[in-house]
Formats: sequence, C-alpha cells, structure tokens
Amino acid sequence: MHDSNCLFCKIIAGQIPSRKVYEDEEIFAFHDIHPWAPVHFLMVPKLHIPSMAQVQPEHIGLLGRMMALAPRLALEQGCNPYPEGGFRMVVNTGLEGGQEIHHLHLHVMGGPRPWFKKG
Ligand code: D5M
Repeated sequence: MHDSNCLFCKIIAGQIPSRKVYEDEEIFAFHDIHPWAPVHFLMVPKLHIPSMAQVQPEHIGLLGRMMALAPRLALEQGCNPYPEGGFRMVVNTGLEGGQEIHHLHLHVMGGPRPWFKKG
C-alpha cells in the first residue's frame, strides 16, 4: 500500500530527495532532516502503515526485521559499539506521542554524548 499524500511514501518512491542509508524490498532508511543526535536516521517500512497503532499481526515479521537491522545500520552510520557506545530507538505514535509524520518510522540515534535528555 502506498499513500500518494504521504511524505515518506514520496521519499521511498524517490519523488522527494533524501540521504539514503539503506534499502531493500520492504525497508527504507534515510537521514533525519532535523537530527537530534550526531547520528540520526529513520527506518521505515515501504508499506504505508500510519503508526504503531495500526500494526497488525501480519506486520510483526517486518517490524522485527527492521529492529534487527538497526544495530548494523547504526554501526555503519558511525555509532560506537555496544556497550560503551550504542544507540537509541524511538517510535513516536500519535499526537500525544509526538508523531508528526503519519508513516510508521523508527528513529535511530547515537554518537558521543551528551545529546539527549533522559526519559
Ligand atoms: O518524526 C518525524 C521526523 O521526520 C522528524 O524528526 C523530522 C523528519 N523529517 C521530516 N521531513 C523530512 C524529510 N523530508 N527528510 C528527512 N527527514 C524528515 P516524528 O516521529 O513524526 O515526530
């Protein structure tokens, strides 16, 4: 499924430019345009799922593959190795969850601290 009004669907389709980090048949990753950390990229399913609130049982494998891929991409993008290094993964969901773009995305952030507030 593709939503022609969705910014991230347009990025996935190459209609809006992005700094690509990774792509396969079902996952796309690109640098966040407003980074909160020295390393900050977004991982999105190519399938248009608006948020975690719409996740269905058939999406579980896809979400698992995204999470399992994140450590490799984080290292490739310059995060330091676990445990001294590491990274943070965040999925904002809905207005009160701070979600601005309604295409499910995983923020992956890392790099030398301090760069985030606890919590
Ligand atoms: O996060 C949405 C994130 O999407 C936010 O950190 C900025 C980022 N963003 C917005 N537009 C772009 C483009 N065009 N390229 C790259 N990154 C972008 P949320 O969790 O929805 O608040």
